[in-house]
Amino acid sequence: MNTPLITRQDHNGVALVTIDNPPVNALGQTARQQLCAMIARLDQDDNIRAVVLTGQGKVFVGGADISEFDRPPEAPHLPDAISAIEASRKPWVAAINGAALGGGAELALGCHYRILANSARIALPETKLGIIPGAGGTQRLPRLIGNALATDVITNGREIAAAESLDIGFADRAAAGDLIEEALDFAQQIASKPLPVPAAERPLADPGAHFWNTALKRITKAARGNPAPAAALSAIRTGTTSGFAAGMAQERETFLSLRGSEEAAALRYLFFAERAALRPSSLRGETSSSLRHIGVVGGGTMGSGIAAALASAGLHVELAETSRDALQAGMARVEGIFAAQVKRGLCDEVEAADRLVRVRGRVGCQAMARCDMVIEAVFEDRGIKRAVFEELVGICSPDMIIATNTSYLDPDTLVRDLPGQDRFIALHFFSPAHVMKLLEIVPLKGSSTRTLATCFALAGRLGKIPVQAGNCEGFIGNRIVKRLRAGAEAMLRDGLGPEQIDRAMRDYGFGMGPFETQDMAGLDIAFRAREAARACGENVPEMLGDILVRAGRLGQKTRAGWYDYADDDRTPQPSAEVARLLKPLTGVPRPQSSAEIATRLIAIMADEGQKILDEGIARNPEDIDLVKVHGYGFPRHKGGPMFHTARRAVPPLHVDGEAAHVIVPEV
Ligand code: 3H9
Repeated sequence: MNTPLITRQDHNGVALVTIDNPPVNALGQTARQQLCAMIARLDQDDNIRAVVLTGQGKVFVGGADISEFDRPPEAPHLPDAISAIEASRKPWVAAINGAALGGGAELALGCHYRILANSARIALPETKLGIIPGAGGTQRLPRLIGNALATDVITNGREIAAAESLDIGFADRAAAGDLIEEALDFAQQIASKPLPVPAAERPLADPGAHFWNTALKRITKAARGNPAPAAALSAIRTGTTSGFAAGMAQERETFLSLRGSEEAAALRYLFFAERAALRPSSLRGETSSSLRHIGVVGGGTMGSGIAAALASAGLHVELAETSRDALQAGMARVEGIFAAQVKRGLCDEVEAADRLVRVRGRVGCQAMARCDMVIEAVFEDRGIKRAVFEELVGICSPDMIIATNTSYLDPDTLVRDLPGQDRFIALHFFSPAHVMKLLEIVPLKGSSTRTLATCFALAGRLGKIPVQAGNCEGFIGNRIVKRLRAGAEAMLRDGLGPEQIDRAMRDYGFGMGPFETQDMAGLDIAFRAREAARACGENVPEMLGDILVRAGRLGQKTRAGWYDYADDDRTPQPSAEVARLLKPLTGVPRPQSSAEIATRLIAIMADEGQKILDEGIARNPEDIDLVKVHGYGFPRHKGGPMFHTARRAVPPLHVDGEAAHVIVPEV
């Protein structure tokens, strides 16, 4: 006997049906089976005149069970269950108590009425999983809210909040008090009335060819290689021009075919990897310190971004700078971030003002004594950072966590011999820190598990994806970047041009290629790091980028890097000067396709990833992929270099240098 996942309570002729399948009431096979049986029973029950359908806990229904998508679909299928509800002679009222996502929203669309709690939110996020809604979403939603809005909601996976869903005609009413009580009352009222026209039978106007063509262009550009949004649009269009049945048939066929695609497998993989990252098994049962008040030392680009991220998550922040002027500049940066958030509709002015009030600026570090944790984000210079740590240990209580935000310095040496080794840790935020989701968490030699667990909890609170990395040069992300750049330079030595390599990576799905990225960030940063290492006697090989820096080509900031730039235009233009500078060092190119170039560079990234795994710097391949996707623009629908390479069974590179010529299967 299966555990009951669909329960029923009768209230004066109204059945309250509750989906109770923790953690998110997903509609897996057992739940669907029980739901179908329940629909049939209620249809036959003469004592029941109406049905209220809700979800147990905070979620209405989180959608189909995504973990089933790696197996062939098993009956009963969700579209059939929803059609059975829609065809019922008794009114079904969806009482939406929380998130109604994917199949959850489609289930609600099949009901005759929808009542929402304040906390309800509706979305069809399937395209983010590389699929399209597969249980009528592309057909019923447009018939309720119109094609323009439905296209936006479905192809972007955009969420609709409770208030909006009432305004646009998705919901019939909002509960003012107790959702279930009000839904049961409502069901009593409408039980004897004629059923409304179901969503499937409502008329739908065709907005015309111009609408469809413009939408397709916009959607394809934004999707950067994920086929799902355009496929969803096509199903919406068919349903509009050829009718509900034809639309449903196309939707189901497309859903099933995309469900088995490489893109969908990659996006599912990331979905589960992201959730696993927040709750690493090594920290299960470990308690973390409670955090309310966090100090940030340094109000530069990084420090102000971190302060803004903390304040946006409801934390109180002390922002410390060395002088009044520097503090003023830092606070102005924080204020600028909140103003930009208002402009982009991410928060309203009242919320932005609240966030700003939570950030207090101080000259000097004394206020850090009141904090629960301090994050040092001063200039990336060993001496300056060490001096800050020495000051902080004199001010902070011994149990207060002190983190360094560094990208390239060895954090263990920064805190060497300081008292209270268990509370030190490195947090590598990515710029802009209030936007970028990735946080590399680097435990140091003495870090306690409580310190580590607290940083993971902080990341969750900030809405970031935390990845634990061992301490090595560049941690996970920048170490792979270094290898990638060396690999790309090796291709230049083989005679390819920067524009050919960048185009190949853009064709693969990156927003920018490796040379365009360097131009944007500035070639001088890595150059200075190499020069510093050389000054310490390290044998750091000369990079082609060094030649450009010595010729004054630092990137976009000097309007010359790997490319030339016009005065007010960041469009990279191929540079005759770069070709001249590199000519003595480069060979005659052998013809290579974009796919061949990208495949080689991804294989190099995966090879470095494998070394990182073998050395125990990363805990699993998923973490490496999360770093590349969330910190370095690796296209989500490709899953990351480790996923991509494993799926294609690419043989290991076995390279000593960066210039290895390996033949690997094409992308
Ligand atoms: C779909 O519906 C297709 C249909 O159109 C057609 C069908 C024919 N399945 O996120 P959390 C797990 S496609 C399986 O931390 P929260 C998750 O892995 C689906 N498992 O919770 C985690 O497991 P663990 C469209 C799922 O409270 C646990 O639940 N729907 C699913 O922060 C808790 O998850 C979506 O894309 C699932 N559908 O957020 C919605 N969802 O504990 C995806 C979650 O082992 N889900 N899990 O790590 C979400 O957005 C969030 O989970 C939700 C709750 C907002 C619901």
